[in-house]
Amino acid sequence: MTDTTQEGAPSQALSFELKCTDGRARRGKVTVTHGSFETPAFMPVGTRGTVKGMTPRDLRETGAEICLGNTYHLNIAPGGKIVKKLGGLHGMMGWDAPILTDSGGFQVFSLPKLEIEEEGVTFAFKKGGKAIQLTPERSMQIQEALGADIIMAFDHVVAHPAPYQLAEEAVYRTSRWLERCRKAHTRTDQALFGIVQGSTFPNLRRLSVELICSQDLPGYAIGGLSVGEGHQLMMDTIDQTEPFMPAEKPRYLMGVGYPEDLVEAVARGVDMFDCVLPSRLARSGIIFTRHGRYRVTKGRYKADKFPLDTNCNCYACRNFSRAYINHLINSKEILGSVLATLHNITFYQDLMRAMRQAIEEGRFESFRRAFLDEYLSDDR
Ligand code: PRF
Ligand code: ZN
Repeated sequence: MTDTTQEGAPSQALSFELKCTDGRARRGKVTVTHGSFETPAFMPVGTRGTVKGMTPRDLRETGAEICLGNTYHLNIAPGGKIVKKLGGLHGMMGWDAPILTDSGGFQVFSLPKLEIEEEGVTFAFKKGGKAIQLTPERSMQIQEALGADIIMAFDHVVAHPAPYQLAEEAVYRTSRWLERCRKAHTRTDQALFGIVQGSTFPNLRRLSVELICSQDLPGYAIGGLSVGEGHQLMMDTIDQTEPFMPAEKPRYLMGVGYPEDLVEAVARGVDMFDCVLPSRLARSGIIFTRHGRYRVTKGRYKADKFPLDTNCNCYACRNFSRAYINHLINSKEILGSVLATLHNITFYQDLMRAMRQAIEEGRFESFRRAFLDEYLSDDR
């Protein structure tokens, strides 16, 4: 363990304390307007201002210290104006801890769109008879109305595999759009993060890091991954990106991922993650445990009296059987989704806590090997 206690570049909206490192793995703490969170951190996704099925009280109980909302969806409903009137996302949701909003950049990749131009992106979906357009300026305006502690630059994400020329164009465009985001961003109580793109081309990742990280911001994200390139190529790309990012600022790997992705990315110096997986998969009955994933809706769990995970202390595991949750989800009872989500997010938060502790104690490498060994072994 190497002690590297230091404060990041001064920023009114965010400070990052890098407490220690173990190999490339980092243990830190991020402080923003609505409080702080320990890193490495996992942020559950509340796309429309709610992590589906979770009250904020439930969410806190899983160990989550920060959650995520989405500009594109919240702009459609209820809209930035109404959210602002309700006291911003914090007031509306009744979540008084840190929040991060994504810019809508990922929806450029994932949703039907009419046009991508230098000005911005026009989506196929219409609101009040008008096609929705997002530009860097509009994304900043909406994110300022939503009022999250950390807001994301509006970026151009390309699919995988991407032709080199398109990926290169997206790198330069993402950099120009970041300059426009910085100019449009006025609230000093919100921290704006830049996003590195470049698909899986090592030289484009280097170029993007240079273009993005030379713009002085309180934190930076690695975008454009987990879009179908597979685990190993994602890790190789992180290896070609992370070493060139500033050490004194938080690094956020967007939209990742499976537990094995989190462990391997933490080993490569990533501090923050978000992903819909634990909540989305929970709703179809997929349960995460130390020994891997399983489907609790299968017939073999119909009369199983054990909890979802015998190593877990969440509310669902303390009080209910696999048999009951099998019945609930198979009968489409909403409590089934609620309990499975509570468990899966708790599993992710427990994993993050275990990684933080392993880094502090200088045994991350052995933790990583033991975790992956147990998690990826095929004993279910
Ligand atoms: N950009 C933005 N949001 C994102 C991504 C990105 O590249 C990803 C990539 N997996 C998830 N969410 N703005
Ligand atoms: Zn549990």
